[in-house]
Amino acid sequence: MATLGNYEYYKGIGDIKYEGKESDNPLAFKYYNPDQVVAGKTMREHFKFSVAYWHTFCGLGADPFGPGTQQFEWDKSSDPIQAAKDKADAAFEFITKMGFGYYCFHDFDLIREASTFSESESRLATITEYLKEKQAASGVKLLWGTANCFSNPRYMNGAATNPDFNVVARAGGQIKLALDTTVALGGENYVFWGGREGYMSLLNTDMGRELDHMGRFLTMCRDYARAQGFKGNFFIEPKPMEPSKHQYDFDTATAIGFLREYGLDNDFKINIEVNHATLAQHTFQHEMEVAAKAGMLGSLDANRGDYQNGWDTDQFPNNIQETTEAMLVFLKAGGLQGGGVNFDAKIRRNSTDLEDVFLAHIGGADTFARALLIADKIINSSPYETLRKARYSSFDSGKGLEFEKGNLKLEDLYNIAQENGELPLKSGKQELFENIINQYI
Ligand code: XLS
Ligand code: NI
Ligand code: NI
Repeated sequence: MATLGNYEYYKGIGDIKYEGKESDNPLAFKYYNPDQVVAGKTMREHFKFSVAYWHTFCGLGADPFGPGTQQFEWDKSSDPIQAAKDKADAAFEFITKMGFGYYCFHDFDLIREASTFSESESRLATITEYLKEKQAASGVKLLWGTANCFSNPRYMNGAATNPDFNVVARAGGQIKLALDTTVALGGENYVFWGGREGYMSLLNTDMGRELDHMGRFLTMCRDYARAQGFKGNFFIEPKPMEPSKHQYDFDTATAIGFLREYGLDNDFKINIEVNHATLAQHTFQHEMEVAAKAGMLGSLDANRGDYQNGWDTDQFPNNIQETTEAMLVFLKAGGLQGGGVNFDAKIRRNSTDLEDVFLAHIGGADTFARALLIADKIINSSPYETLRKARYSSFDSGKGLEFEKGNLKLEDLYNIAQENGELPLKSGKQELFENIINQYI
């Protein structure tokens, strides 16, 4: 297989273009028009769509009942360097044909991990040089890098929170290399998803000590990356469970509390994944709103869960209602801080045509684009914002305003309550709000 990048892996599929919603071409965008300006920015700038290396170029579709079904033409060579270069060629061909500007990876998505740490280091250095060339030739950039500190059996009891210091040190060594790789490739951000940072049973776990270790570990990672000149954001990606039963980064509120406790809140923001939100019994928009309030709405891992089961199915986004509500939060927050919309999503095990992964990304991008257009209209041309603000108008003047300014005491509230007597009920108008959203969809 060629390493010059001339070999075509996705044969017969050309560049994906915007054709508008009247188009019947399945291999065209219906809503995602990269250069269209919405709320002062192009769609390309709003979203910074990114392809996840692990799902799209590594994941073969295995499930607990059977092996993978994907027939990837790359990743076949027994020479790990050659296989990694072939995979990079396929990846850049796909990202370029999609017209997306970004990708994301785990260290050992890029190249197979070796049997020794030093050989892994040298493999990563080799593929980094190759990726630099691919990025320069295509203009595709790295949205974020991360380290896979959850697959290798050595991390079965955790990485930064492992009870064995030598495993913690090994994770540190691995993350140093992943940070070096990210910095070398001009990565705009760096993600920590604590796959095994949590526990299965409290009986064998010293939770306080493990959390202190995680705080110290992340501080070391930040200090090292800053010393290498890394200017981007660090992101925590919350997930409540799976693979651990209890994961320390349960949800956005928990992660923010953790970051503040360990003094990391200036450098870290949150990467919110739709399916992780729903696993935490939250909506996607709830998680976004919590992050936005803290000024930490960093990045999004776009996918969706399945309402009938309780695991991370990582399906491509297609829920327009959910995404519209999310885009309302997105626009009101002024967008993302440093991040983008990374499709952390995989096609189904029985989706085995070459074009399926294109259809999946087209659908995901169109869902976000359509939701953005709707949310923008709701904010600017519907009574939605006025109605929402009106619910709080009693805080805009008089005693309500004094309360917000901190000028009242509990005794003042007592006196106001005495004067007012019983109050008339005020409707929350939820059905009206829901109808407005539907009207604009
Ligand atoms: C898994 C996570 C993972 C992170 C990166 O559930 O979503 O893919 O995004 O480690
Ligand atoms: Ni993710
Ligand atoms: Ni996930």
